[in-house]
Amino acid sequence: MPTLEIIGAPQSNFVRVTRIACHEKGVPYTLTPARPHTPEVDAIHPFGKIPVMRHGDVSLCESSAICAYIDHAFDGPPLAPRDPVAAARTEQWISLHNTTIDPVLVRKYLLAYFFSGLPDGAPDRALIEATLPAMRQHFAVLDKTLAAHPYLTGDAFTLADAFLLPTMYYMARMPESAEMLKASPNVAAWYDRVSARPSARETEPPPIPGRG
Ligand SMILES: N[C@@H](CCC(=O)N[C@@H](CS)C(=O)NCC(=O)O)C(=O)O
Repeated sequence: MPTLEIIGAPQSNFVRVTRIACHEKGVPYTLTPARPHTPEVDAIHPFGKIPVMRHGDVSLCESSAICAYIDHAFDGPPLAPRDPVAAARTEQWISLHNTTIDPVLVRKYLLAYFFSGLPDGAPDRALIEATLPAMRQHFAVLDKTLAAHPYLTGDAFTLADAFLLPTMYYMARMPESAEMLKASPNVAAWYDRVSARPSARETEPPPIPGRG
């Protein structure tokens, strides 16, 4: 069987999710670093986003589809529960992360620090400040959810946690979000728990280029 290839920049939270899935499942893979909108990415993703994946004749884009493939095409521990309700709860949290949490915490807040588009590359303070109220709401929702059980959907680590982990990695490193994390004891305990997993340690991203 050919080796699974993940294509994308290791700093990307969505690329990291697919690598975490491989580590958790015990699937060997190679990582081919590539930025969005480069030929190797455009060949698979119709909108040029990372990650994309190749495995023999199979090529896929979109992190949740790639993770589902990794979970179902290989032997190893399930990354999402097979019980229909628990499986749907996992999907629900992946969707909440991808459609609501990531757009605020990563696309707005984090990128306002690193890719502000301002002439001197300075953080976009106006956008950062404007994003803080929504971020506080997100931390409150997560803290309430994680007060009830140690992982997002219950007592076990699932793909839902794998999606949130790389996002929270960056939140732990930026000033306002680190304060919010510290003030959210259940999220902080969850973050310590998931960060200690070998899959998290083995996929820790390098610094964002030029932002050391
Ligand atoms: N829905 C996609 C989102 C992937 C995504 O937004 N990747 C970012 C890097 S973290 C990207 O490629 N951005 C370039 C762009 O949006 O044009 C997935 O889950 O894979």
